[in-house]
Amino acid sequence: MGNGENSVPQTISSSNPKAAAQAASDMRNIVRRKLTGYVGFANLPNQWHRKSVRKGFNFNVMVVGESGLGKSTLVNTLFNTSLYPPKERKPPSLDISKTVSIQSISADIEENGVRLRLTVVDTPGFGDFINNDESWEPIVKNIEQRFDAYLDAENKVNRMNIVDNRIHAVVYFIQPTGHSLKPLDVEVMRKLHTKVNLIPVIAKADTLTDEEINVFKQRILADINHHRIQIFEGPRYELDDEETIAENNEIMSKVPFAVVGANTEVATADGRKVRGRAYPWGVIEVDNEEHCDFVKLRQMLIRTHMEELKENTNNFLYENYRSDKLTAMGVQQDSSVFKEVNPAVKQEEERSLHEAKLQKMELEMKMVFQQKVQEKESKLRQSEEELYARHREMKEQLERQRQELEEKKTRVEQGRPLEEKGKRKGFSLR
Ligand SMILES: Nc1nc2c(ncn2[C@@H]2O[C@H](COP(=O)(O)OP(=O)(O)OP(=O)(O)O)[C@@H](O)[C@H]2O)c(=O)[nH]1
Ligand SMILES: [Mg+2]
Repeated sequence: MGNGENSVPQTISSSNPKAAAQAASDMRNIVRRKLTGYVGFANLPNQWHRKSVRKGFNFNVMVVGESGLGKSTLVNTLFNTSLYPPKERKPPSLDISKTVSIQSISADIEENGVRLRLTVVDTPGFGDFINNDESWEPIVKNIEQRFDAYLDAENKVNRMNIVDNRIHAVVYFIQPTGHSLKPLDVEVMRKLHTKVNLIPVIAKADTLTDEEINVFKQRILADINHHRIQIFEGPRYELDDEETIAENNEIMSKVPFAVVGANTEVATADGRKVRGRAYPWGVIEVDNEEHCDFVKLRQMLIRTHMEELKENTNNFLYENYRSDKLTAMGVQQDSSVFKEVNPAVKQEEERSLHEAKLQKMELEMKMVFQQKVQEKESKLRQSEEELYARHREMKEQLERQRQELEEKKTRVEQGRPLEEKGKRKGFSLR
């Protein structure tokens, strides 16, 4: 692309986000990026106002971690500050204040006519109290309450309009110490890993060098392994095409993502305006994959692994929660209950049941019909026989009458009296 010196806003269109991102960082004066086949939060302002969007689906992410690690900043970076209503928009230089309660921010993304409601739940950081024993309690409670609400909705008669407010992924912020996981992190992650898909990230990655980040990543993974913490691992089946598999592997290889959040635009040495953090030695660009893993994290959440995260939440995490809860309530579990959870399987079951019922009904109707036909046939046969008999009888009667008449005729011709009754042989009136 050789139009770098052009100063009017430019648009990049590409189905390859990596190439596009690369091109974007190469070009000057980029105001707007338009990437086809790619949902990015950068596109949100246009989509935000689109009114006639079909009823879509939800995707809910939660950010968790110690206080001051940049959770709120990253949420803002994800959503792009221009998304906030103007009156709520903060002056660019003002830092976000400490989060004190669980709050969520949502945005509607639309692609190919399908609407996605993305919600990010921001939580107050913990770790700055003297007693941290139960500082994560409200977070776990919040996650469980969302499961409970879903369970309630599932048990209602009308299951069509269930809104899925369950947390599909937790982005867990780890302090960029460069050493290892803190006991508090291990404790909190172990509280969470059975309930949510954990995605660990290294916070404020701009404070570490590339080398430090690589070493720290390995240490974190080793710690996670050692403490048997289950983090989200990505698809286990490999039915996708090679390109997709390679892309997914590339993204998963960056875990724990080294992220940098920034709400302000800074000028780079070569005169570009980018979202990033300025240092005396240079600028760390948030949207540059060479500088940090923010783009990879965003891609994973809203593009490459969203379905997997949702499925894992529904089929394993929520399912475990549900069966534990029911067992605790003394409800006997049977395998069919689990089967019922999958709507496709349930539908298939209902369909085959319905079909069997229909078949039985059809058979019954056939039998009744045959019986009726038989009855009718025998009746018809009977009345036919009756008719024949009657016909024969009448014919015989007619024949008799004819014979009688014949006889009378011969008598008349022979001059004999018609009535034979009064005739007395041997007497004569003369
Ligand atoms: N160097 C650096 N500073 C950051 C980064 N992200 C946020 N900060 C700064 O860190 C401070 C705390 O950021 P917040 O976003 O409020 O942190 P938080 O995790 O939401 O904190 P709590 O709400 O208290 O849990 C702010 O001064 C931010 O400007 C980052 O990626 N790098
Ligand atoms: Mg905060």
